[in-house]
Amino acid sequence: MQMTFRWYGDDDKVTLENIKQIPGVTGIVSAIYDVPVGEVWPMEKIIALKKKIEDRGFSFDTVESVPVHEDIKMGLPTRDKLIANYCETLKNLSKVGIKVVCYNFMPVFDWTRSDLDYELEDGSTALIYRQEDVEKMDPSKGELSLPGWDSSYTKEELKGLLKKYKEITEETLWGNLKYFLEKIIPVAEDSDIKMAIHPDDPPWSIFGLPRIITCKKNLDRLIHLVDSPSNGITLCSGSLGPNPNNDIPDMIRYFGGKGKIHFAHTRNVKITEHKSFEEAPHRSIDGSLDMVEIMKAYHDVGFDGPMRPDHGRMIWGETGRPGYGLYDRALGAVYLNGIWETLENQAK
Ligand code: DNO
Repeated sequence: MQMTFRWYGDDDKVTLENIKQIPGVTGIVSAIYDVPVGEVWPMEKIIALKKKIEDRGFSFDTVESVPVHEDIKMGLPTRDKLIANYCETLKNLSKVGIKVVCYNFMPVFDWTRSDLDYELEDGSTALIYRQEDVEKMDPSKGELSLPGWDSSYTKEELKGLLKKYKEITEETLWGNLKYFLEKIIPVAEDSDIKMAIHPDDPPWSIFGLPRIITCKKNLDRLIHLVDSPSNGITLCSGSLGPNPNNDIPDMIRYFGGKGKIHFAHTRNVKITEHKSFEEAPHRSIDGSLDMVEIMKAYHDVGFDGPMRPDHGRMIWGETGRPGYGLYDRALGAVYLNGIWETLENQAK
């Protein structure tokens, strides 16, 4: 396992120098953020990003993420050109030695929460999700915006997009994902890149939109859509975890045992009621997931890919990008590394 940390580039308040001081973090996970979704990432930008990261003494093997254009997810005629662009980006990334590319296939909205700074008992603030609050939200009004979402749509565009999705069932989405993978996976394979789909967060339908990357059965369907070592997953414990039917250690053993986990996002969640949760500190005792069992499962399957701590709370007065401050994620990295060290020692 290689412990990595997500960095949002020069606009990130958390600097590479900050990250360098977290014990045991050796790799950076990043992306090009100023190229519109659907366009090819230019070589110069990729080379510059890699240089910046490597000059600070980190490795840069994993991109999170190359976003998938909505026209591809909706299966519109424009998709072929957009998929061709996606393939060009993959080829460009492979030229600088990128090995893993994370992406998602969530319609319109990436990860979703009802509150970004909910105050916990200890005075820290966390991202939380309450189904009843989300049900009251109407994204088509355009008043809603979360940090993971593509904010480039106008209110009207967003409305149009949500309308078009009304005709898209889960099965149509599966068909569109298969079409996409059939085109990109051979290119990824030739480029020595492993594609790692990120699960839907939360792992159920929101705002009436179809969501399919939600559970073991569906992840199993995904890996069989195109049979290739390059077709795999990002196992995000915090995204799959809010559904108590998702047995995360079992999923790690199952998919990790098949060499299908190319990237690990490891964080805890505290389920507060049905379909509602808080983003807890990383420790097992603070949430609903058994983090030691999770790390043990990775260790048992010999996981040697990149892992990163995931969303952290805001602590010690820190302000910044929700979920992506420095301090709590750093605590997460050190905690996970501590468990890993114990497992390594026990195995000696
Ligand atoms: C949330 C992240 C996701 C992830 C994308 C991948 O914090 O894990 O936004 O980067 O879903 O495409």
